Amino acid sequence: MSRNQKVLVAGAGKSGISSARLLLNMGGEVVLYDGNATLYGPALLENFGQGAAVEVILGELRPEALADVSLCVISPGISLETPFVEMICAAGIPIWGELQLACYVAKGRLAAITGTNGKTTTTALVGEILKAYYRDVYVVGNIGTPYTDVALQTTDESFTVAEVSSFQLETMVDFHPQASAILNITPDHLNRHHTMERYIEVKESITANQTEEDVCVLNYDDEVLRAFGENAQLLPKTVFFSSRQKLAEGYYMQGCEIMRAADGGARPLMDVRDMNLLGRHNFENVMAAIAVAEALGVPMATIIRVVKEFKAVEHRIEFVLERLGVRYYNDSKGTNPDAAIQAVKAMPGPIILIGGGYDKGSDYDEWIESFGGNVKYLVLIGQTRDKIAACARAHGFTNIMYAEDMAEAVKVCAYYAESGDCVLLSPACASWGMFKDYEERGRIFKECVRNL
Ligand code: UMA
Repeated sequence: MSRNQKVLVAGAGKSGISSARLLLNMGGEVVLYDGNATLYGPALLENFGQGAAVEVILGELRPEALADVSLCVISPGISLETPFVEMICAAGIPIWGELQLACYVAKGRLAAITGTNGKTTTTALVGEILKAYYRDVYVVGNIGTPYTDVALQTTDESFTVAEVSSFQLETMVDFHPQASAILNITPDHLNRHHTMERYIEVKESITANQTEEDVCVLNYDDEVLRAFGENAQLLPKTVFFSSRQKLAEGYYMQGCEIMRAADGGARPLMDVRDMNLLGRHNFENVMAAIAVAEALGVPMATIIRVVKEFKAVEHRIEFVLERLGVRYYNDSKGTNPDAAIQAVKAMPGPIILIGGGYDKGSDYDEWIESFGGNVKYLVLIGQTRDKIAACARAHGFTNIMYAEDMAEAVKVCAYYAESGDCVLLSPACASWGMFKDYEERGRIFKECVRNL
């Protein structure tokens, strides 16, 4: 990339603003485009220094705007099927994702974690482990801090842990993590990727540029990932983990112990009752995090010490408070049925469940089936209320109530909950439509709970 290069940055959210800043720091010029015509251009410009080489275009992008543009950096939330993207491709302009732009300038070693669920917890945990051993560690990506925010600060000695979504993987070119992990693949974002085959292909592409020197950590219990790891054509060294079966090599659970199997033997690493995270899915996240951290050279004693101290990340089966014997949990990050099933399974008592939100085209059958007599009432909010209610009734679950907003949903839950119950926000849907993002939804839930 040369100085004065003109780059179209598509999307003026977190990713776009951060990409534009990095491009300006690299001496480039930016055309910042957002399809939302109601955004306020001068406010967007305040993100950059006075007189910064940024032109803002809102609403429609016309072909004239592409004159002299040599690269487009696209935000993850923008589908590659959006009409203006076709225009960019037709003009022969290459398209990079924000992570790809960061990789272009970033230095040091990189761990990348993807999967339908658990990637935020695993990324945060790997970040904490690395920070306990190395001096210069960055935790970036889908977790909330764009990689482009820190890319210029990285050095040959630094370590970066990136949470990578399927949206971000679609626009990678030479993304090359030394350690990658795919935690699980269950249906999600099918409105964007259309088929499960395509979604799997995108997730697996995290290994596309890895070599024999690198490591890929995979879930042995996920049939697709097991087959992927056993395929002789996969270049990086595969490290499997399993919460359901004994492995000859890798990490597995024996009762409550996490075991490390290697060279024909196996040794216990830790008892899962000594850590703060709840549920089998979290034991899997922990095994994946241990494997990634070990691949990056952290001694096992340091790894285990940090795992034992680590607390749940915000919005992921996060304990809020206990009131009148009722425990309240915020799982706003439960944005798809599989994540929501894990939260239901992790609850220590009968559940009053808040669900519903933006429709990503998911099926709710397995989620409803997972209630298994443990969910007493289902309080529904958002666009998917009717779809979920119909699905629940079809499965014989009829204790359903509607609420107009989060405050009402929390009040209804508090009214019906008895001592010993858990009130759980785990919506199985995205937050869009009612909230800016899942973080806002979780924060509002916690506020409503504290105000009871
Ligand atoms: N926009 C358009 N045209 C479109 C769609 C969106 O112009 O067709 C514009 C919107 O008007 C908005 C901007 O794009 O102004 C938003 O861009 P974005 O949706 O990419 O959001 P960012 O604020 O840049 O946040 C992104 C990730 N968002 C998505 O992938 C949807 C954040 O992940 C991530 O934390 C952040 O970059 C920093 O890397 C959030 C997420 O929901 C948490 N991720 C999904 C998930 O976890 O399921 C994948």
